Amino acid sequence: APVTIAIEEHYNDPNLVAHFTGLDLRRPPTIASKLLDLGETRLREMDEGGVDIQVLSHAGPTTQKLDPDTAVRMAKVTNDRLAETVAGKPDRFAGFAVLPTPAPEAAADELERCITDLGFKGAVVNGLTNGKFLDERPFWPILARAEKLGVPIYLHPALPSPEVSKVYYDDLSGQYPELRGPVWGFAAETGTQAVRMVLSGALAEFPNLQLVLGHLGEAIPFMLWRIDDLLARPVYDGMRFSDVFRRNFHLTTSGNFSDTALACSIAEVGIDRILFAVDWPFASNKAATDWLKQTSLSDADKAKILGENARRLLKM
Ligand code: GRE
Ligand code: ZN
Repeated sequence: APVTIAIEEHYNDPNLVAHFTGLDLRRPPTIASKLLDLGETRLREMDEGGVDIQVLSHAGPTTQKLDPDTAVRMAKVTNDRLAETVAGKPDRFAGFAVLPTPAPEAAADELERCITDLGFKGAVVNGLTNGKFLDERPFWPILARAEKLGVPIYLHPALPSPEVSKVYYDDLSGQYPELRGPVWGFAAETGTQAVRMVLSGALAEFPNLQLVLGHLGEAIPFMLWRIDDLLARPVYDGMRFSDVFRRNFHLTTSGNFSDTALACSIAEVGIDRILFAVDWPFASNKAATDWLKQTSLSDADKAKILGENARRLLKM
C-alpha cells in the first residue's frame, strides 16, 4: 500500500503552552491530553487509521501571540524538542517549524535553521501575528526565505483577536463557543489571509512560494469564480486571482471530509495540489482515511492525495 502522510497533525509542547494559560481554549481534557501525547495513544490512533507518517505542527496559540524576544527564545527550544521527537521515530513523524513571526528577520533565520539543521519540511503559522497579517511588508523576509529554501508555509487558523471576536461573534459565543473557531471564524480569518497574500503583491514578489491551506481551502475554492469576476482585472503578471491561487497554494483535507467540498477543490486547483491531512486530535484518523477510501476517485488519484503530492511538496 502507498505510504499515507498526514500533514496537519497537532501536538503541544508543555513549555510553550505554559505561556498561554490565561487564554480561553475551551478544549476538552481528552483533546488537551492527546495534544501532549507523542507516544502510545497517538501511534495507536495512527495505526487504527492507517496513517503512516504525521507531519507534526504545534497547535495554536503559538509563537505568533508572544512578544518578539519571548517568541525567538521559545521557537528555538520548541523546534529543538520537536526535532528530538522526530528523531526518536523518523519512520512515523516529520516536523513543521514554529516561527517567531513577531521578529521577522529572526523568524527567517529560524526557518532556515529548522530546514537545514533540523530536517523539518516547512513551517506553520497559526493565525495573525499579534493582529498583523503575514502578507504585510515587515514579514516579507520570512516569505523570501521560504521561497529560497523551497519549503511551504502552512497558513493555519487561530482564534480571532478580541476586537474581531467582539464585533463578529461574542454575542453568540456563550451559546456556540465553536463559532469564532472551527465552525466559521477560522475559515473567515484564514481565507482572508489567503486572499490578502495574492492581492498584497506578496506572491508577485515571491512567485515560487508555496502556501498551504487546510480544511479544503477555507472556502476559497467555492468562491474562486466570484473573486475573479468581481475583481474584474488581472492581479499582476497578467494573471487572474485564480491563476495565482492555482500557482501558489496547496489545499489539504484536514477536518473537512466532505465529498462535495473535495470535488469542488479538485475541480478548481487540480488533483496534484490536494494533500491528505486529518487535523488530529481535532478529527479522527480512521474517519479521515475511511472517508477518502470511499470516494469515487481512482486509486491513482487517491494515492496522489494520500502521499505522493506530499512527498513532492515536502521533498520526502
Ligand atoms: C483548535 O482549537 O485549534 C481546533 C479546534 C477544532 C478543530 C481544529 C482546530 O478547536 O485546529
Ligand atoms: Zn489544525
